[in-house]
Amino acid sequence: MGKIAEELRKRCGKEIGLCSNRELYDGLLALVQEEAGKRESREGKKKIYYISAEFLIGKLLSNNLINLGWYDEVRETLAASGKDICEIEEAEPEPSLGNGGLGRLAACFLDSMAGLGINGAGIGLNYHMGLFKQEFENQLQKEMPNPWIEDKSWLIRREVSYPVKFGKLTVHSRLYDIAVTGYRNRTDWLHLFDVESVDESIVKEGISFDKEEIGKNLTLFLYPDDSDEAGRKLRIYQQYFMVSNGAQLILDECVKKGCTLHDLPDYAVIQINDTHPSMVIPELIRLLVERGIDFDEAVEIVKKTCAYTNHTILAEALEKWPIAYLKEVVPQLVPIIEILDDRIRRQYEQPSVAIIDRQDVVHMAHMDIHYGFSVNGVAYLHTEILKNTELKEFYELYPEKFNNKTNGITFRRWLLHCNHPLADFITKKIGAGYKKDVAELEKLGAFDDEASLKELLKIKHQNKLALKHYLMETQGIEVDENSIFDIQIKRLHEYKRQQMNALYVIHKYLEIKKGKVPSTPITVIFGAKAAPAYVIAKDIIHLILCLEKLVNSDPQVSPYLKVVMVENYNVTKAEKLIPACDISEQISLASKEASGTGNMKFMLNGAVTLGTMDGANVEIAELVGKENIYIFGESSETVIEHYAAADYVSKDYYEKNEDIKEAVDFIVGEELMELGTEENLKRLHDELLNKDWFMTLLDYESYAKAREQAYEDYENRMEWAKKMLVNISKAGFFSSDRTIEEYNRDIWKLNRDEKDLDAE
Ligand code: 26Q
Repeated sequence: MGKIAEELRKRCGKEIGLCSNRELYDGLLALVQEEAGKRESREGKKKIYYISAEFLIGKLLSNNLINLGWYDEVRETLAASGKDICEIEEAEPEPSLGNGGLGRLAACFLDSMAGLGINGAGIGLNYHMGLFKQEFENQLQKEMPNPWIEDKSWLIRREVSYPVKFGKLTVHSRLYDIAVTGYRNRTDWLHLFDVESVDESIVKEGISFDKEEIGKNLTLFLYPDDSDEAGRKLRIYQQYFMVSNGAQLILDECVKKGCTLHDLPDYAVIQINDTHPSMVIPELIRLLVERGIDFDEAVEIVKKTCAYTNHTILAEALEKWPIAYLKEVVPQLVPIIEILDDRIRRQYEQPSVAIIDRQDVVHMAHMDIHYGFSVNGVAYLHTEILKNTELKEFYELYPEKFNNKTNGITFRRWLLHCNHPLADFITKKIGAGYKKDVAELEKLGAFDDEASLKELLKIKHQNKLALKHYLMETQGIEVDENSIFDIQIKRLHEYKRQQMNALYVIHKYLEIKKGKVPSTPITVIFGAKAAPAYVIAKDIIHLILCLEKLVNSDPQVSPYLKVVMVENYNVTKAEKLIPACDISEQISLASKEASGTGNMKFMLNGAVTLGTMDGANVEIAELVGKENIYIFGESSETVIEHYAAADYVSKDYYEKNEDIKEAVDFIVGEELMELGTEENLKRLHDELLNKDWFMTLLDYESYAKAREQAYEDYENRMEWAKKMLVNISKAGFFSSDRTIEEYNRDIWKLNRDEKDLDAE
């Protein structure tokens, strides 16, 4: 018996074959934690602190086993005793400590930092309830609490606590750590702050809770908003709690290493993940002054320590807080923010670059740009739009601060873990070197012989079969593994245009009804959560669920078309959906999706993108070439012009195109009205016809055409497999290892600990 097996048996106190999956999970968790602790990073002088309100880490067991190099041994050991590692994984609750892309990016970045031997840590909050659990009832989304912390969890309680002052109230924090195992390398830490007074019993119906006592609710919930929902005071409480703890921890760590505070930038660099942690700037200044540094010098120190990443150009998502709120929640920061603003006003005459505007509202991003040393966007196009449009005035003031860091994903989770058959295929063809050096993936492109392509198709088929079984088990929906799997999974937002996909589904349904059936059946899969207060987003979910009911129960249509709305879409479900996908829907209105990272995960797993020239799709298109991607829709320039001229009228498109008219009106036709709720369907119909802020109808025609083309091309399976192969082989660029190396090269400038435990 191997060493790990022996240890596991000892932990569980009995033979593996006699243990329940739960006992095995608990045993493995303890073993992994012990090993991860032994591999703690050796501290270098300078350290990168990635502060983020969200770390969407997902389940950790398999991920850690892979990174420790234990996965195969554990799987075989378990199998030898009749146990299936996949079933043991089921015992693990998913920590959904993020809303979507931004939170998942933070998790990928930590994985890459640890894997690359970069001395870093994550700083965030230990929400007791992750993003709400989504349930469907009467074709509507219902939100339920989503607790994830159990007696035995990945959290390690530390003897670290800091006082955090909210006006007259002082709360004392508690630090919990989660080990971030580096792939064949050292362990870094994710520091999550909490308060011990949090009271889970104040949760009432659904996700509503008593708002009275801050001590009871401070870290109770992850704020369930994606981009455009108004934040409230609790969010400021949370943000300040996060940054004050983070700043105190950073200063303590640096001082311990010999930092005099005057030389803080030699010891620490703080990456601010969107504006949610922006209060770290005035808080650090405050703490430095408290520790004896002169105010002017404190400002200069902070300017050399903080760097800001922007993740959105949706104006409504840029955080702005009324100064009155800040006066109430964090009065100690207000005089500092006022001085920072005053200095900017003296220096620059344009009122538009001020931090506090004429309505007494604080623009967090402006503070980051003036008082940080780096500003980066998350994809080439996004950064260009920031420089030339959205943050143009700031770019003119500080061209040297602006830089691009195209997002990436960790291949450990998004290939090695979620798609074993494909990972094995790649290893068989080009060796295992690509696991450490993703540039090697390119070599796969040479394997376009018939036998290799057939193998690739077989793997996809196998993954589709696995998803079929999963959907049957979890939702009781039967799909055809021989159909085209066309998938759109991401947060529900009008700019992402799930409604455009739904209009096409209606069009297909009507075509089939009229007797025009597709050569290969089609399965359209959606997965999306809507912010609880985002009315139209919820109406779109309602439409999709009504369509699911209508289409799947129509015997004339369902052999050719199926609709599946996956309930409670999360990281775990993404891991099952992505490997099975043929067509990846990335159909945001050009200029609106900063980057997207799902697009990269699909590409890596051999799906072909159907998308607009938006976010990182632009870079995907560049890499794979136009033969291997389906691009449609107006360009970002045209879209930006439409907004500037305010000349888009959705009704014009509705009236000009019969297909559009038919599909849009179907939303309020008798078939759907019978299945759904009039209020929701009418509101959505009205929205599309009279507003359509994200220009669905503008792009519909070219979308439908591109989608038809993709379906037609799918008929030639060998040609399709070639497209899959090109997509996989060109995906190396989107490894978060590449992204993190760029952050380090251009922004953080840390020396890497080149240790490779493989070599030991
Ligand atoms: C803001 C104010 C009040 C309350 C909540 C918020 C809030 C919460 C979450 C604002 C934004 C978010 C999340 C944004 C996000 O996930 N952005 C995505 O970031 C990805 C990683 O860079 C990109 O790939 C996506 O394009 C971008 O949408």
